[in-house]
Amino acid sequence: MNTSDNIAAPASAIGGAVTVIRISGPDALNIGNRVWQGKTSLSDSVTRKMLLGKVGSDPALAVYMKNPASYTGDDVVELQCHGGAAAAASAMKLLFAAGCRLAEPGEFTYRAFVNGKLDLLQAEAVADIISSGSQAALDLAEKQLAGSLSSKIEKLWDDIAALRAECESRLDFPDEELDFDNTVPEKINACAAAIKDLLESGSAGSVIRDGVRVVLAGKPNAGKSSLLNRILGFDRAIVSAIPGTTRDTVESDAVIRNIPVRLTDTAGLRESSDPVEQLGIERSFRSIRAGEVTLWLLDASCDDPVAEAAAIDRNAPGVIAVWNKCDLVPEKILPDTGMPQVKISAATGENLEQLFDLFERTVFKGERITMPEVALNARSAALLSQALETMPDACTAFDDGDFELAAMELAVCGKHIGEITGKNVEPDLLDKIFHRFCIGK
Ligand SMILES: Nc1nc2c(ncn2[C@@H]2O[C@H](COP(=O)(O)OP(=O)(O)OP(=O)(O)O)[C@@H](O)[C@H]2O)c(=O)[nH]1
Ligand SMILES: [Mg+2]
Repeated sequence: MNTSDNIAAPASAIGGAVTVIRISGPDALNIGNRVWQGKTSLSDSVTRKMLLGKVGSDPALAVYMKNPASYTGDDVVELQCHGGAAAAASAMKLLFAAGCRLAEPGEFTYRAFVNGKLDLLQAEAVADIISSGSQAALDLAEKQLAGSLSSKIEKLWDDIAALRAECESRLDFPDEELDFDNTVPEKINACAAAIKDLLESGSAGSVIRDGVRVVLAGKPNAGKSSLLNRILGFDRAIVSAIPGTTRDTVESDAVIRNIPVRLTDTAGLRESSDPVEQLGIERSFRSIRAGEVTLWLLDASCDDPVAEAAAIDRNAPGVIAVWNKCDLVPEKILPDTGMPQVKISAATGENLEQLFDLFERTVFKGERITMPEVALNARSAALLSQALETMPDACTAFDDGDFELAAMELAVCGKHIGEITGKNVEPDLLDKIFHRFCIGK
């Protein structure tokens, strides 16, 4: 992406009451003044001051932010025009005539990155904030934007650079009686432990950020749709006493214990000669395979609970056996399914919190239920894992007195770590990252 020309795009969603149009580039001030006219023109003396004027014949507010104190680090002018597609289009037309081109998706944030306003982790957090599906996800993304993860990665990078320098100094001055640091292997191990810790808490964080696909499965009439509606708090799916009510999969988003979830209610599993029901059941199996947690509904009031439990597909991902309709048989002793299990009533909501406890434990693999501090995306997690792989070899090489090899391993390690914040990164990858953004960000 070219970073030296002038770009513009609506920064707010079209359709709201006000459209914010952002202009960024070396000539943003002149372009702003060409398109917007007010009593006082935009200039260095009115930075960050909202001025009333007009864009074309329409009233519009304008604000000038002088570089480097702007979102992109370039000169930026933002116009607030009437909402609606027509007003935005006519303002954009004037801007194109005044010398701007339309910004590509994520291009403002890309410029912020190039101008050193944000590192790559913070830029990714900008996209995460927009797509946050829960308050916890938003909190995590905001922490990341504020630099919570960047500072941990920077510290690692500095520590590894220092260790590498320590190895190299032994190469440069092999015969000198220098005060060498003999704790290098311990320090490498400490870095490895820090990486492992980040990977672990970061994967819990990514659950919060990316959400979890939860599938409601089981025999017809077990109460899958009733549970879906109960979790959502409204009647999303049809519930009836006729087995085989749900045909197509029904998807809905919810938040359980601060974890964004995509719930999929499925057609009840049974042998069926009805071709439409068969198609629905095929979809159920596909959904189960694509999910991360399976709430396997079992009818506690049925005549043969052992057979009911035997029908659970134990290979389904993250199975929780959910004995439903316990309101009908409160005293009944139910068989152990061998899976995490809970007794509930979708009809009354009884024991839903216990189900959510189990869900949380399944999602966080039974370990940490406290809110994670950071969330790692796949890119950062892969780079951290690659960095971690170099550390045992670096340690062994150091112990063997092969300081050259140790330094080399640590250099590779540092390269991976540096890539996380974007210290060293391929342009293709940057394109990929920033194209995830919407236009105007
Ligand atoms: N007493 C009681 N009835 C329930 C409970 N959950 C569901 N039901 C009833 O069981 C019947 C079937 O419920 P659904 O939620 O439609 O069951 P389903 O698993 O979605 O069924 P299919 O869509 O046919 O696969 C309905 O009459 C519900 O009212 C419960 O916890 N207690
Ligand atoms: Mg149903």
